[in-house]
Parts: sequence; structure tokens; C-alpha cells
Amino acid sequence: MSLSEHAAAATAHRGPVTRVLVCIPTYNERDNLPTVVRRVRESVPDADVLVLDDNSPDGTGKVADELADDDARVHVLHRAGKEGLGAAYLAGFAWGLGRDYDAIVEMDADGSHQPEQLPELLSALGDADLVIGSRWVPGGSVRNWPLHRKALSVGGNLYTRVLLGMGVNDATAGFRAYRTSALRAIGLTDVASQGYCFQVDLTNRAVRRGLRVVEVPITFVEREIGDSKMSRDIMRESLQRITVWGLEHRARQLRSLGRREPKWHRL
Ligand SMILES: Nc1nc2c(ncn2[C@@H]2O[C@H](COP(=O)(O)OP(=O)(O)O)[C@@H](O)[C@H]2O)c(=O)[nH]1
Ligand SMILES: [Mg+2]
Repeated sequence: MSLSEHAAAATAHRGPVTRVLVCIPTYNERDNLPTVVRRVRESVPDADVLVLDDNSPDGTGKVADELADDDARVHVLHRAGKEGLGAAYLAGFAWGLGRDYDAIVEMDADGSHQPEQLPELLSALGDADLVIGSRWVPGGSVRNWPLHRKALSVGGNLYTRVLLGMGVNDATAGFRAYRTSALRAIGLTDVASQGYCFQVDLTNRAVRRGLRVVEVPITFVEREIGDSKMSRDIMRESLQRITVWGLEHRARQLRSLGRREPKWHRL
């Protein structure tokens, strides 16, 4: 099937999702992982969990194995080394797409994304292809962020929205649920972006394919344990790629305007 056929099939067959896989990427989250997995299991007891660990030096992979040993719904994908969030998610999506799930969730391991809000995201997915847990819609918020971090996220999202012409308020958000049909329609083989850019890339692809993207307000809580892996490189990558996609998008718009027959020809 082509991507547009997948998109047509995706939008034609929405409905409640029952088989759900929650993907949790980890890099040095030894002290956070058990709590977050417990909270996921309590909040959505029928969902499976897949930990995507990039061979964390702090032994997170071993902690994940112990959790999986104790609970048949918890799985672990061990990856050879740190390759970034995007690559880890792509591996998780491939694992899930091979296994008959209706929906795949992205969620951080550090407690920023509250598992208790998962039922709300999944219920919204009944009538959407992608549900984004959004900080920047009415009712959404961020706890414990300094002003500069808020400004960066709001500014980055504004830049993205204006350049890419998408009606999405929090395209960089990493707490989201995809119908598996939507992931098939989006086409993942040529996704190379990482970090925040990965989230923007997939949102943009979903919008361009005509998929239904819905934002549900969430409360994002900054981590208390461990360190953020956000780096200048990740920010630079986002800025560069989003600018290039934005310029390409605007160039396409100009070309299609130019192709339109001028009105006076029809007089
Ligand atoms: N597997 C994997 N997980 C990562 C990598 N980078 C970050 N993560 C995880 O992605 C999630 C979000 O990262 P975090 O550092 O909290 O980013 P922030 O919330 O933007 O500051 C956490 O669960 C991290 O452990 C990576 O290279 N590989
Ligand atoms: Mg974090």
C-alpha cells in the first residue's frame, strides 16, 4: 500500500483503541524507571510497556530487565549505544508495528509525563490519529520550569507553527499516542531527526498526510531525579531542520500559487 492509501485507511477506521504499547526511552534513568513503570501499569493495566534502553552506563538496562522478569507486560529492547531519542523510538515503533497493537504511546521515563493522564490521551485517540499531550493549550501547564526553559519551548513552538503553517500548539511535545495505522501512513523509513525535531517531524508528516491531530492538555512536571539530555546540538538540529522544512513548505506554496491560472485569462 502507498502512504496515501495507508492514510485513507487510517482515517476511515477510527474507534476505541484496546491493544496499547507504551514506549519509554531511557538513558541513565535507573532511579526513575521503576516508579514510572509502576505508575503506567496502575493507570493503564491492559497496556504493554516497552523500555528502549541505549545501554545506559548507570545500569538502567538491568533495572528494566528486572522489571520485565517480574511482569509479563513489561518488555525491554536493549540497544548497543546512545543514538538519540528518535532512533530509540523508531526501533520501538518497529517492534510494536510487528505485533498487532492498535496504538503506540511515547512517554519519557523521568516523570515529566504523568502516566495518570494516559487514559485521557487514549480516549481522545478514539476519534484521532495522533493525540498530543500539550502544555501550550488552555488547561495545559508546566511545573518547575525556569522562565528561560518556558520561553524556549513557547518560542520554539511559535516558530514551528508559523514556518510550517500547522495548527498545532505543542509540536515539540513528547507525550503522545499514535494509532498504529497513523504510523504506517506517516512512513518512517526516511525519518532521520532526533530530539525535539523528531516530534516536530512526525507531527508535520501527520498533518501533511491529512491525519487528524488532537491536542489534550497535560501538566508537564520537570524531573526531580537525574539529568536532562537536552543539548545545544539537539537545539541546533531542531532550528536548522525546522527552518529548512519551513522554507520548503513556503516554496511549495509559492509554486502552487504560480501554477494557478491568472483570473484575467478567463475574462
Ligand atoms: N534510549 C534513549 N533515550 C534517551 C536518549 N536521550 C534521552 N533519552 C530519554 O528520553 C527521555 C527525555 O529525555 P530528557 O533528558 O528528560 O529530555 P528533556 O525532558 O527534554 O529535558 C528520557 O526518558 C531520557 O532518558 C537517547 O539517546 N536514547
Ligand atoms: Mg525530561
